[in-house]
Amino acid sequence: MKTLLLTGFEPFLKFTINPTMKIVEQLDGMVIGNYKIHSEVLTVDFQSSGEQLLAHIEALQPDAVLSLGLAGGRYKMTPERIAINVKDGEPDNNGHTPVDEVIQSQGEDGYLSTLPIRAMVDRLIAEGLPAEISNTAGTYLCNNVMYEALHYGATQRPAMKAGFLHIPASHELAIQHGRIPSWSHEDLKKGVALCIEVLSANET
Ligand code: PCA
Repeated sequence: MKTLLLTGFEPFLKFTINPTMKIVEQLDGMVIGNYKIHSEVLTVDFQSSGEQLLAHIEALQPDAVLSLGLAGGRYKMTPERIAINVKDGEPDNNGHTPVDEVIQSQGEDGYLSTLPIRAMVDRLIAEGLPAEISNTAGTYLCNNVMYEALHYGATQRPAMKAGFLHIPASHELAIQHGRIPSWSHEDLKKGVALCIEVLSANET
């Protein structure tokens, strides 16, 4: 049995609920395909979320890392293609607002996801869930965490797969927030579970 580190994020900015939190809590301990899932929730903090993720990776020594983030406003499930070595954007939950900073001074400009993102999108669509590959994870915390996992993998644990899946808002969040497209929680959770199934199936 392999180990998957599955991460979500706490709420941030104007998003009072982060659906990734409930998804990772509900999938924690489950077995999907060949993977036993170990879940963690990360803070939305430019200074510490990368360290938190790397501490979980070092403690768990997972075979793969799938990080989830809310992309409020997106209509589809979107596995990310690339993480870039940039921190920039709106304030994090501690009010820190980096401008054009690098994440890792010795790191590459970008790292491509090492998850089977095309197969994930194909499977989601085959199961009736709208999906497409995203070519930018932005420069906020989601990109930051994806970059840190891939940089660590590239430099210290080449066999470890890593990548990021952005998901739309849940209905629960859309009711509180107002004007954003939303999915049922069950569909969001099903989509995440399908991506893990694809990851496992791609290795057997
Ligand atoms: N989404 C944000 C950060 C936390 C989250 O769930 C992002 O897309 O960067």
